[in-house]
Amino acid sequence: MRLAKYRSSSSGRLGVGRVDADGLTPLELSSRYPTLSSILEADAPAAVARSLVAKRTGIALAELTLLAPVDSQEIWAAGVTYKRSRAARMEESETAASCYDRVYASSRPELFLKATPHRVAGPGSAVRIRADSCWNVPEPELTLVINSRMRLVGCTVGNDMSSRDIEGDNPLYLPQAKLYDQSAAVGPWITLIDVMPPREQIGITLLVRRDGEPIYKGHVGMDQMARSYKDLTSWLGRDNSFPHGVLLMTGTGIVPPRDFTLHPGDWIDITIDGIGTLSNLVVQG
Ligand code: DO4
Ligand code: MG
Repeated sequence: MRLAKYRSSSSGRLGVGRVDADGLTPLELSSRYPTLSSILEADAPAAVARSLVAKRTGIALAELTLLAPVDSQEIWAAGVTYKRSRAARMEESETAASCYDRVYASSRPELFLKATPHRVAGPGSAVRIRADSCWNVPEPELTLVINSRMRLVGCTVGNDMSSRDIEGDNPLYLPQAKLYDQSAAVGPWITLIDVMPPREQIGITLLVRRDGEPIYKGHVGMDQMARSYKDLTSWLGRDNSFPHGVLLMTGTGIVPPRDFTLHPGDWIDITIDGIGTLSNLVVQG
């Protein structure tokens, strides 16, 4: 089952719905289940969502605006979980090369706070390049949706926008390279974990379009990721609580060549098997 947050184009009303081939079927939220994240807290989110399905036909996705499928959750991210990412960071920063090499192989992963809800873009809206940065890339990442009991309940598509010049200048600048207004995008919905394909069968594709033309395309299989979902989730939950649940981006295995940078006006499409495509416009300043 796929669960989305949306705004109705006719009434402006916000809601939660189930997405399938017929479009989006609104859920009748209740005092017990008033939000998407409250459904994700249930022991059986799919059964709860089924019990809330309104007796209405699906609304075509073109007739509504999908929103980022987050309520109050923080967004965290893992880094250097693929060899391609390790190589890119080592090239980018000679002084920090050994840090990236060691973190790829060590038992403790790199984990960082990526965004709070107001910094997250939803499907079709804009992600940002910092005004003080000149080398920027999207990072297409499978994103785990975890409830407050650290149970993995679903997956969504994530974009960990990154300023490579700032990150490469000094590793202590990483929070500024990674976390700023509109620095992350997630969506278009959450696929509940019981219907996600096995990790080894999931492919991630990144397409960047400029003036309507494809200018970069990359693909990676999640079988290339060095860590398991369980490993990342259990490290994130060590002495760290998430009363509203948390989203965890699992790292990028696609890094465009060094001469590539995003421009304002570009469109980024990230497609992940079992979920769908997240598209965002790039803005700067
Ligand atoms: O340490 C740099 C961040 C790495 C990252 O975001 C990734 O590998 O996806
Ligand atoms: Mg990343």
